[in-house]
Amino acid sequence: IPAYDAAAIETKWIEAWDRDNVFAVDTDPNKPKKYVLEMFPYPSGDLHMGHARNYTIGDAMARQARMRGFDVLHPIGFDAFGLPAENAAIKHNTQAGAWTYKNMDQALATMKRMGFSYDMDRLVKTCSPDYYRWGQWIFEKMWERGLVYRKKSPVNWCPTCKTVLANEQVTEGKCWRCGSEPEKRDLEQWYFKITDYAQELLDDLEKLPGWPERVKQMQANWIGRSEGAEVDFTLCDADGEPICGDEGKITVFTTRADTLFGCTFFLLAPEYEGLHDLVAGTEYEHDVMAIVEGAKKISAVERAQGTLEKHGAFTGRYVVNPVSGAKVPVWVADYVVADYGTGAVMAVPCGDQRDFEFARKYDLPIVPIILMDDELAALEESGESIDTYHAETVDWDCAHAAEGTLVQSGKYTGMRGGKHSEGEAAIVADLEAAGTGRRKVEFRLRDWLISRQRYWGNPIPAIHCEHCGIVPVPEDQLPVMLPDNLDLGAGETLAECAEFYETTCPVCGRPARRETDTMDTFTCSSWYYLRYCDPHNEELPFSKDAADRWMPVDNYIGGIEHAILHLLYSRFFTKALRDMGMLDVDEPFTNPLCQGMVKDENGETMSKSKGNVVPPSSVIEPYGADTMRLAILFIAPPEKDFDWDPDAVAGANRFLKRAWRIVWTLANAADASAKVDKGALSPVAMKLYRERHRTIAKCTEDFDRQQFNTAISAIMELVNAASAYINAGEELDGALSQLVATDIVSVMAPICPFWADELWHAALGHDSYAYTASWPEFDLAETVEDEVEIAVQVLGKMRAHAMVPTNATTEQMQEAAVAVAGKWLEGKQIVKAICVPGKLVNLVVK
Ligand code: ANZ
Ligand code: ZN
Repeated sequence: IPAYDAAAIETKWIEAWDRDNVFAVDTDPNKPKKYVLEMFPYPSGDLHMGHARNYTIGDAMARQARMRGFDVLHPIGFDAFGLPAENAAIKHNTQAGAWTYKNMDQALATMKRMGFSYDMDRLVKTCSPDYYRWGQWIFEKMWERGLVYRKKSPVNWCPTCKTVLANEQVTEGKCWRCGSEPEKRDLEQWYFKITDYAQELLDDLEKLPGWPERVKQMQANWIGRSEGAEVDFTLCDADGEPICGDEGKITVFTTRADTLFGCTFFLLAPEYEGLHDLVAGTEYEHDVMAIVEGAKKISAVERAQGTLEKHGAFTGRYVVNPVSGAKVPVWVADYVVADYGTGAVMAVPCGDQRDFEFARKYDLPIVPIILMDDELAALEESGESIDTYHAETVDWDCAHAAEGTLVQSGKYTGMRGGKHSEGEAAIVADLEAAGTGRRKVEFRLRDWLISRQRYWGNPIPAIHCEHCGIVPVPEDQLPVMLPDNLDLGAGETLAECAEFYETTCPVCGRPARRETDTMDTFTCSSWYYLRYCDPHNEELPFSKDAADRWMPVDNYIGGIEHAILHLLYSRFFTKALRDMGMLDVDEPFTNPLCQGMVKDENGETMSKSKGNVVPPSSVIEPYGADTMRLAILFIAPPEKDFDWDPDAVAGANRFLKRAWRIVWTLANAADASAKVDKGALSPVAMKLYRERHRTIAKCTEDFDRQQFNTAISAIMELVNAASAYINAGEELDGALSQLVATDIVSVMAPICPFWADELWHAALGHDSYAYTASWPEFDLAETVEDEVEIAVQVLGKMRAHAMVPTNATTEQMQEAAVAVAGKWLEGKQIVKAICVPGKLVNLVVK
């Protein structure tokens, strides 16, 4: 038996796989398809443990699917545009492209070293013109369909990174990358109209039974559908005189119209259009504008959370409540955001915690208009009627947000109040009748701001012409190529690169200026899985045939950090492309799997700054890639975090060596031409035979459930059973040895492919690859033991034991019982036998 030399074996098979191009998709339309995908990496350097885990999980799935007879698509690529490349280029005084390509090469080498079964002919790099060209093409098709627009809007501008930050890139008021404080700036920005799909993006979550519940919940929360109503208030001065006729109407969005009688003040967002006009030249202007300035420093996301200290100022104006007729003061408040609802809020401090805190801080009235059930019971007990209930303020320390009974609410008093309540329905019906309100559904989801003022991204294919406006770059001129000679180190940007922006208008031919914004890199990752279906298409981003053949992605493996935006944007792209007739599916991913994190031995996240990173090479070099793969899959189920464990790695390596010897021993005794003859098997051999059926069944089921750790445990049991068989010292049965050696190699093949191919070839003598062999068959009936031991009772007393065939009839059981119960039956007559199949026989005698 040759020694297990991982380094030599792995080098050998990497070359062979390459030479025979084994992982090329073979596209057999008669086979069912399986699309296994791992989220493609950002090439920031070499792969880390998280990547290794991600791809090992996907690779085991892809390889096993192939063995089970699927036509498998298992591609890889790089999400290659993005800010880190620019930052690195500045730091190391190189080009962003050079840095990116170097990292991609390094990552590819590691992937190859790990034995991942990618069809490299389908490699996609988003920074390559033959990919981003089609990103531009899709952008233009979206534009044609009204899914692209420009809007001047306040953006978070990071003065250090010199770029606009998306709301989610501002954390705790700081730039997520550099930590400096962003400012607000007004810029014309490009947007994707993802909100057109808000309802469908929400509804279709129900079509995704294979998605983890928590991911669906995160998506639903992000989309944030709210049913409520718009209510019109009338703007007036301190005397109640309307301010500017009909235009003096201010509308709010509320989910709690039932609380209209509790509205004691009224709020506008600092960015509310027309706010300045309301206060210009008045004594209130100064304080109001101070709030407006202060709000620019905080991200809208955090303001809307309502957890920060609230700031506000009185505007000197009032509004009239359309239902109660009450006149209440208008304030500006920084916890009101401009881009939700109407940017104006009817404040109900008794029912809304944020309003409650604001009222306490600025000493505004809090009038109770809703009683919780216990308060109502107490009121009734005291003999007071809710019709005469009167209170001008409360002594609570927080708002009462729950459902209850309306009080001090005119004709609505006594009705149930709360979200979607009887009171809410009644008030909205009356508002609709009076024309002062209407039903409204709001979404939290905002349109997708895709403009980035960065160099290393996909150029937005538009041209600004003084005469013709903003026009798309004609399709036959795509792609707009990114220049490669920008001096980033000297701070040069696309907007300063005349060579890039100087162009002519495609409509009138006059000199014009090219758009210098690039697209958010999330646009690149929103459709790469479609390009993989048809990576060399030069006419289209992908053909409909190819997309219909492969989509949806059956298994999508990646980190939970992408559970919201990346999945949502990809779902949006899929739906938009579907509506353009480019493919048939509604949803891109049927079974996303969010893998857990790989932490260090002490349970800490690995990071360069902590110096606790375990690089994949530290395992591959001493032990080989197979040990690494086995350890990764064995330590924990894919969705769980795990702490890196060097002992588990050593243990995985020991197992590989042991199983290696056992397979060789069996293979040396094997007779490939014989069939297993059960009648000829000894009891130890029979035990192994049953064990192999059990293991294959368990393993198959565990692969389906993606629980590789328990599949590996089952394989270990089979190896133990084989070892027991060998150690029993009998002459090994040739057919059984062949069967079990093949089994062990086959079920290990998706996990430890080098090890498996070496044994497949050298020990078992095949010319083919284990990867293209078929997954072993099993028959659960074969796992059943032939005989069972049953208890024999006479008149309910335990007397003896007997062996019977597992599926013995009651007659057979009785016969066996009588045969062993001899002396307790002497001189007696059997009246009847009570049989419990597989367990016992009770002989009733007299
Ligand atoms: C009166 C009220 C009374 C409200 C009450 C709540 C409770 P969801 O459910 O998330 O959709 N709101 C509306 N527009 C806002 C904005 N631009 N900025 C901050 N807050 C805003 O939230 C809807 C509620 O959020 C609305 O219902 C409104 O306050 C507030 F007991 O109106 B409510
Ligand atoms: Zn023009």
